[in-house]
Amino acid sequence: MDTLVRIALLPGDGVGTEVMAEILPCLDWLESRGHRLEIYHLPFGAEHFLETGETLPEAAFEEIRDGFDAILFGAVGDPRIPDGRHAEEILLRLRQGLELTVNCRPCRPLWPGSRPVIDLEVYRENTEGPYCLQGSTEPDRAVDLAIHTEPAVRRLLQAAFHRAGTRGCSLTLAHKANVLKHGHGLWMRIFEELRAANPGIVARGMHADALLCALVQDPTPFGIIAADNYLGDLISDLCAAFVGGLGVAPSLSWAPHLPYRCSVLAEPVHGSAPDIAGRGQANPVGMFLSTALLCRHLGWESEAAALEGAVSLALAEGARTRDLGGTSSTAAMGAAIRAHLPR
Ligand code: GGG
Repeated sequence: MDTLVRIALLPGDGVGTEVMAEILPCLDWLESRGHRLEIYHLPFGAEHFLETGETLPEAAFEEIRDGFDAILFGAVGDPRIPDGRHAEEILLRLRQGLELTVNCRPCRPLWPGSRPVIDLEVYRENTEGPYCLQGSTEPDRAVDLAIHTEPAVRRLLQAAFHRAGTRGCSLTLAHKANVLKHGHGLWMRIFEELRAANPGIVARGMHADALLCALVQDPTPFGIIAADNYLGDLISDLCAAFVGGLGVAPSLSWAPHLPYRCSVLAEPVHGSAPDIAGRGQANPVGMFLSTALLCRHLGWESEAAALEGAVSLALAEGARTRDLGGTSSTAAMGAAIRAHLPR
């Protein structure tokens, strides 16, 4: 019998709640396959903030940190909270507070015949850089600090080298060390050290602007792309466009050094998409594929492969939400995918 896995569900805002609804039956399916889950629904998001003034209370954060194993997250962002305060205090707090340094965003074709045939994964540092939320706005200037620390950069790059070694693919570090001499200088120093320690891995640094140009021209040679928080955010969204867009892009964030019980968070790359929220138009594929990544992380390989296979089969049959040029609703797309899960 499996060990019990306690999962906190945070659907968040907008389409986050709609795509989360589609994955709930899959949690029952996982249990039907012998995995022991305890699922808790947590209300934190824009609605809860507007009603109560609470974003993610410290006690709730500590309970997640010490009492859960994993988080399934939807999306945050709401036009009624234009400064995005609740999003920072929920999602960035979880990523930073749980030290979820490594964010992996895989990009692969999802249905037969789709082009280009890429097999790349963006390894994005997930807690630092300009997303450390330190800065100031003054009358005539604005400052966003970008902090890069040796432990986080080393953890991200070690995970990226390890993954490139396991997959037998190349590793490219995106940087702007020619301009960002301090922060990206640190990245280059640790990268060169790990490159020397891993002579079997083809690894090179590329200026991020040249890398973006090369990706648009031909993404197929790239295996693993490692980047800081900011560049990784941009590069992974570009790469998602090669395989169907943000609606199908999954991500998994984890803390390889296991500082706390809760050390992994799965979430689709997309945000809350207020423009289509509440209309049943969101694509749940990113959520399904993120759940597959979580299953693989937990050692449930056959369920991970079954979820990914079910997505491919549904797409191959022609199920498509509007972002993919089809007419399926979120619920119909979810049902089409679940219909291909083995009993
Ligand atoms: N699942 C990723 C996520 O929620 N990211 C936050 C974000 O991008 N928020 C801005 C938005 O929803 O437009």
